[in-house]
Amino acid sequence: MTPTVTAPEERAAPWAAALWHAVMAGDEPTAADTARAALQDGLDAECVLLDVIGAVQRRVGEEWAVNKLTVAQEHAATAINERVIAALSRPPGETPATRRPGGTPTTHRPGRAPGKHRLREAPTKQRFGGIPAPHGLGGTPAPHGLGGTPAPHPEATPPGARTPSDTPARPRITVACVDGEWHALPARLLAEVLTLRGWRVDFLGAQVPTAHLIDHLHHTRADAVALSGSLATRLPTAHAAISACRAAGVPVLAGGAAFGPGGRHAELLGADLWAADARTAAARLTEGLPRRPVGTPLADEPLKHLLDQEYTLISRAAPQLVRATLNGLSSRFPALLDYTEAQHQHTADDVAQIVAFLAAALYVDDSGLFAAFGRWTAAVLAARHVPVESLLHALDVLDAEARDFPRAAAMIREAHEAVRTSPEGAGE
Ligand code: B12
Repeated sequence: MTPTVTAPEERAAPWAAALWHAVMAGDEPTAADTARAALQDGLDAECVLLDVIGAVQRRVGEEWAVNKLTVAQEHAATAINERVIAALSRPPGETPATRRPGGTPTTHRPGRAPGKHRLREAPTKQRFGGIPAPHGLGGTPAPHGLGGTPAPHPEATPPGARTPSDTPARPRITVACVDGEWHALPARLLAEVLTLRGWRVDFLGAQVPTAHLIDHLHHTRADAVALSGSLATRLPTAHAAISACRAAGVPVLAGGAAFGPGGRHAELLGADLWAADARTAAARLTEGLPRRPVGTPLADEPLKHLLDQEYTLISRAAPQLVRATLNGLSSRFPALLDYTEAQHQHTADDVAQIVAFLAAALYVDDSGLFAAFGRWTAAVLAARHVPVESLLHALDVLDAEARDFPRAAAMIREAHEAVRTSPEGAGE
């Protein structure tokens, strides 16, 4: 009989459901215990990170979008999951409650399983692929035992264990979010996975100013940088960061939802590599990275469309465009006049987002980006009982305002059509 092979996502699903309940109940200890129990049950550490915690985060986004979760619940869920990841990285049984200043952990929480495994102590049956080649110059043997189990994190090193100073050099990577990008958790998951795969990781978190990122790369002599972006509005900033990293001679791996389906914007903006998720990212890094001498000029400028100045002018005029759209909207959509102060603020925020996404679409010359944003906004508005008609009016006003910008006007019309024919816009 052939043994049944179960996909990691399938094995993870019940754990993700359990974590979801704990997170929704705001029960952080149970959330952490659930993740530890999943490890004890034999789920590998990457699976817990990506298919349990990551899956819960994605569900948070889906339920927020359909208005089943408030912003506060979404924040609370993310905060719990961040702490669950941190708890998994600590030595077994050590919790903030048991950690004494300057001392070793004492007892476990009564009635709670101490948890055999933590992320940085993957179960021995877990086998990761080869260690990444630092510069893509062929395979370096795995520096640590346990079939790819990483070296303990410096803070988590138990007495007597090998310390970073007596371990062979590991390739070093900086994981950072593009400036202005608040979505740090996807990058954190990537950082944890790369640590598990044997990389020495510097995780810089959310919105890292490019100048400081470059400074850090020089300081740490990083072998590579992983740049994360979740919102397409950060693409122009991502481009500046990618260019600066490459100019500093550090190869760039780009990822996150901002880079579009199939990572189509990553290549355009000069990233050396792109990956859809953390597992693929680790695998791509293992295949190797290009190495160029510092100051190697970038390839042909692929952003010739920027010569029409539409991106520059629209993004510079964004505040005026937002005001003009709001004014025009109040005459086309009289319901706006009865809005409360808070509703007005939401509308102003939404219009500002529309203009920001239009600018991003112009930057990468992708009308599909703006159309997809239009459909997403229609769904979010409809779930909150805001008539999608208001979005169509806003796009009409914006279209009139953008009459001197043919590329922008064409994108606005395409988005209008995408919204009008979307399930939420049908019949408008
Ligand atoms: C939590 C959250 C937040 C938190 C972030 C806190 C934090 N510490 O991360 C806060 C509250 C700050 C936030 C703010 C906003 N958010 Co938000 N947020 C989310 C949410 C629910 C979860 C994010 C997450 O953790 N995802 C889990 C991981 C697993 O996601 P992932 O992308 O699949 O990650 C994998 C890959 O992308 C890849 N990857 C990621 N980075 C990298 C990097 C490299 C180099 C590589 C190779 C791979 C890689 O590997 C990861 C692991 O496999 C998402 C929903 C979602 N689906 O992600 C919305 C979501 C991303 N947010 C959204 C929005 C709109 C916003 C706001 C604009 C809301 C607002 N009006 O203010 C702001 C923008 C803030 C900003 N300027 O960045 C939208 C974006 C929609 C769109 N059209 O683009 C989403 C999709 C919600 C939704 N359902 O609509 N948000």
